[in-house]
Amino acid sequence: MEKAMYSKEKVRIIVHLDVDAFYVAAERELRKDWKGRPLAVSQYNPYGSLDEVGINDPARILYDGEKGNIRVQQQGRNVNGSLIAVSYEARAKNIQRNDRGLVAIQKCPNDLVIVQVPVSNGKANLTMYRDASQRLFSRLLAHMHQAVEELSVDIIGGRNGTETNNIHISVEKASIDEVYFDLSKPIEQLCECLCKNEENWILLMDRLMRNNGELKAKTTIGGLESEKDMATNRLSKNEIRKGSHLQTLDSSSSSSADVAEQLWWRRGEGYSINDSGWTVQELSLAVGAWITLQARQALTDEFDGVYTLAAGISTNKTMAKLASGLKKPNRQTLVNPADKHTLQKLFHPLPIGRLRGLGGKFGDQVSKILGVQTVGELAQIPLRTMQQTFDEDKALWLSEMAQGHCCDPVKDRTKSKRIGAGKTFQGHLSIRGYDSLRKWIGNLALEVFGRVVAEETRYPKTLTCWLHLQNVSDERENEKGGRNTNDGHAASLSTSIPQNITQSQCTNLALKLANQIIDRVTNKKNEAFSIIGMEVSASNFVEKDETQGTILNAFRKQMSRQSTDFLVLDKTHEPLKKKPATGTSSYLSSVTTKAQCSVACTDTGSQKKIPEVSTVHRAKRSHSAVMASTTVIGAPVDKIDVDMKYAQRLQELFDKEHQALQSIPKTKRRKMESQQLISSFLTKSSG
Ligand code: DCP
Repeated sequence: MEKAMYSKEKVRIIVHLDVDAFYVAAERELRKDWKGRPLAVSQYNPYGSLDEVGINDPARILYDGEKGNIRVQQQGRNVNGSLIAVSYEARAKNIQRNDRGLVAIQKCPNDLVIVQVPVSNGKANLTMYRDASQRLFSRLLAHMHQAVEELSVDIIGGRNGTETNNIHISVEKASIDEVYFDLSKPIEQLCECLCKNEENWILLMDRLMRNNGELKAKTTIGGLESEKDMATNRLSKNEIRKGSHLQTLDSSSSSSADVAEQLWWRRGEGYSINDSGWTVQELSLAVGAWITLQARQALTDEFDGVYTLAAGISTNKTMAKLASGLKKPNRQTLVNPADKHTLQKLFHPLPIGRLRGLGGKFGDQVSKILGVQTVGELAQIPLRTMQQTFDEDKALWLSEMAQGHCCDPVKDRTKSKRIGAGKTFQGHLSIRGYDSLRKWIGNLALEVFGRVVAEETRYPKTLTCWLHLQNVSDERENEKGGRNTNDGHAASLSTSIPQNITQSQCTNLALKLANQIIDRVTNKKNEAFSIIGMEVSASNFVEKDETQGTILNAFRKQMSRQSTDFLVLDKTHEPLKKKPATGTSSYLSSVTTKAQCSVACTDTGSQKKIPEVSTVHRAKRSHSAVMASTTVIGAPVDKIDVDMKYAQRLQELFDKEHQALQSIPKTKRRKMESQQLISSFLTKSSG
């Protein structure tokens, strides 16, 4: 008998997954016999030999307790480097991130393995970890799809089957070892279908409770934990970062499971969702937990147990991330922000630094200004008080966050937002001369360039250089902007880059930015400088599209198509008298207004106020004005001599203008009218 039992309530189900001790796991993928042993990955020794150390080079193994060999200073490598990743077996022996190798060996002399990151170009080579990350996340998505499919086919079969395999699951890579999934759509469809009749409902409940209650045993319900389990909730962000012995490999707790059994899971006995004790949100979260468990287990099995993941299942990104960090490693936590008990027992006692966006300086500031330590105390502060202290957006965000709300979407992105290569130069290694600066900027730019050209489908529009300078007086720092650190001044500058940038252009631009930073910080007085950290990065990625990247490319593409509906930029600079034929106008906006958009929006840093799209529309609307100023004429290709030289010149001017804009301070650029920037460009281009 079909009943309309399911109310179509919109529910978001967001999952955050974090690979446990990621670099350690990637090392174990290479050396399966290290599974189960205390293992740590150490930074390379910047004071020793900077010779190439490949992934499979045995010299990477600095210490193996079973063999008792310590390679102190062997071949210039140093076992006493700082540890950047520590396995949970090593954490149980009190070894923590940032411990020195020799300290770690003292804590666990007989069993520990310390392996050093690979080195190339005089710096850490993280390729093996990046590749592992890419591989893992694409498999994880496949397993998520498979789990959704299994629920739909296994339970609903051919009867009320839904085409779940066509359902899109949004996935956002958050860092090298963290990822968000938005399971809202597949779960909405599944739940709607599964709850349509009693038979499906019983099958679903059976499925969730099957395998001796595996899902119950392997999922912590946030707020229904034992006192012992709650101890990890009280750890500060810093303690979590370093890794704590309270995070144990066996984090299941029977007392927690008993409470959760009584209060959460034992509700599936009614014949339908309407006469069981479940709300639609709770049921959706339980289904999300089931899908997540299947996907995590499948991934771990596929890689022979090398990779395990912690997961958080909730209704938004903030709560999902918080949840995944509660019970590490290899465990998942479900947090229902709609449950008052969860808010009181779990959420409110947390230190505010555990919330996404409040773990750093801003969190410290909030804590100090508002006099709050915990999320519960923050939740007591009226919005009006927050508005008196912080700007409107921040105050609203804080107030929402304190209630466990966040509407930040899972952005469909499986690649990193930026490609960066950086290096620190501590102590006597600091960079003090232009030759050395040139060499290192060259190395970093080379690495960034290599990784950018390997990208098949996207290219960056922005190149950034970041420098950390030492011995800069406080007075000067304050004048010049940037960020004061405990031991110096960190600042960055960015510039736009063309789609088909060459290696030497990339290096030159990075060097130019570095010089500009030094000039600003040292007041152009040719004063001595000392750099202790630098990074070159490419960001602001867009999909590759030959027609949209550059003026020149658009010309080439159009020519190769032998179009009869063609536009060229003409030396006469005559305004266009009549509107071009259909097709031409979109070409126009992709070429000319794209250029203007880049100048007006990207470089003014005003994306927020004038999004690219709206500028395109504006440009389209004021058709004649735009074309007059860009001196475009339209005509069939056979009647016009296509002037590639002119296109080239325009492109060069355009690129030059981009770079010139970078020398204008950002605050000033923001104030400049986009129209002013466009006309400046156009005046030069018509010269
Ligand atoms: N990493 C690094 N330097 C740091 C912090 C991290 O090189 N200062 C690298 C090593 C880590 C990886 O990034 O393995 C992921 O960092 P996480 O903070 O997620 O830590 P882990 O994955 O090692 O451990 P956990 O299980 O606590 O997440």
